[in-house]
Amino acid sequence: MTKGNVAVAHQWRGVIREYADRLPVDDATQIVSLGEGGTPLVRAAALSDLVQGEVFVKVEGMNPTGSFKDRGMTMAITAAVESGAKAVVCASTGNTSASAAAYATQAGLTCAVLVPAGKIAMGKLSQAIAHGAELIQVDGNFDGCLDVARKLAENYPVFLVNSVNPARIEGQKTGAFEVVDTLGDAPDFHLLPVGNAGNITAYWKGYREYAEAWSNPRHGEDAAQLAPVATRTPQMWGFQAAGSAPIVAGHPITEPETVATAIRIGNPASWEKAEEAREESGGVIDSVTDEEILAAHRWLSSREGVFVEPASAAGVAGLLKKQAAGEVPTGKTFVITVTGHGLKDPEWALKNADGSDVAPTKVPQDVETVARQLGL
Ligand code: AN7
Repeated sequence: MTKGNVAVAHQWRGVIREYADRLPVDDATQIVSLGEGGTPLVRAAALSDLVQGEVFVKVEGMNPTGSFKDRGMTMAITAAVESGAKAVVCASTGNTSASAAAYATQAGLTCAVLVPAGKIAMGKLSQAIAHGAELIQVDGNFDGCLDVARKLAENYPVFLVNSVNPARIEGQKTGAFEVVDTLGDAPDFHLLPVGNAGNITAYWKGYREYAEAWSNPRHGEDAAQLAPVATRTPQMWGFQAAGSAPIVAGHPITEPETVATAIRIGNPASWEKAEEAREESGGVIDSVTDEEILAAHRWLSSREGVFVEPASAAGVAGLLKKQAAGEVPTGKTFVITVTGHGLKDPEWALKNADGSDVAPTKVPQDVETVARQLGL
C-alpha cells in the first residue's frame, strides 16, 4: 500500500473483514473483532532438515488472546450480537474461555465460562478473570462442562459459543485460507492437535472450499461463483494425547488424562466431522504420549524459536513420531498448526526432561565471575 509516494504497512483487519466474501456475514453485520488472524507461517528449519522436506508452523499463539480460538470467537460473538443475545456461555479447557471473555467484553455481553476445577493453566484462568467473565469451576472434566453449557443454552437465555456453534467453525476455517494464500497452494500434509475436534473440522472445511469453485449461500443464489484458489487439498493428520485419545480408541474416555490440559477431552463434540476429515483427505488420527508432547514442546522452543503451550506441540510430536516410524515421505510440504502461546502455561519450560526443576545459576555481582560462568 502507498500513501502519496510513501509505502505504508497494511494493517490486518481481522478474519471477518479479510475474508468477508467467504463467511456468513453481510454489509449490515456489526463485526466484533480484536484483529485476530494474519498469524505468521514460520519455516521450521530443523524439522525441515529432519524430514527432508519443507515444514512450516502456523503460529496461532500470535492471536489477540494467544490462541487459534480467536478466529472462531470473532464470528461467534458477532453472531451472538446479531441474534440479540445479552449473555454468552462456553465450556472450556482454558483457551476458549479466555477468548470468549475478551470478545464478549468488547461486545458488552455478559460471559459465563465453565471450566474443570484445577485443570486450567494459570495464564488462561487469569485472562478469563481479567476480562470480567463469570468463572464457574465445575467439579468434573471438560466433557461434563460442555454438557452443562449445552443444557444451559437450551433452557436459559444464553448463547453457546463452543465449537458446536457453526459460526466458530466458519471463523476457524480462515486458518486454512491463510496457509494457502501464503504458500500459493495447499501443503501436502496438514498436522494439528485434536481435542474437541473443532479445529481439524474447520481446517478441512477451509481447504475444501479453497479447492472448489465456491459461492457463499449467505450472499444469495445469484452470487458469482468464486474460482478455486488451491489446486489440491492436504492429507489431514490429527494427534490426540495418548491419555485422552477417544477417536484413536474408538470409544469415549471417561477419565481423560494428559499434561496437555487444553486437549484433556474424552468425548469430542466434532468426533464424526474429524473422522470425515480423516477419511476424505486420506489422512490419519493418531496419538502421542505426554513424553512425546513435551519433547516436541522443547524442540519448538530450543530449535525453531517458537514457544507454545504443551497441547500445541502435539502436531509436531506427531510428525516426529511418524518420521521415526519411517512413515514420512521426503520432498513434501507440511504445515503444522501450533495452536496456543507458551506463556499460557509456562511452567513446562522450567522443568528438565527428567521432570526436575531447572535451577538458574546464581552469582555475586561481579563481571569476572559472570564471564567465567559463561566460559568467556
Ligand atoms: C492450545 O479451550 O477445547 O480440537 O475449551 O486450547 O478444536 O478442540 C481447547 C482446545 C488444541 C484442540 N490446542 O482444538 C478449549 C479447548 C489448544 C487448545 C486444542 C485446544 P480442538
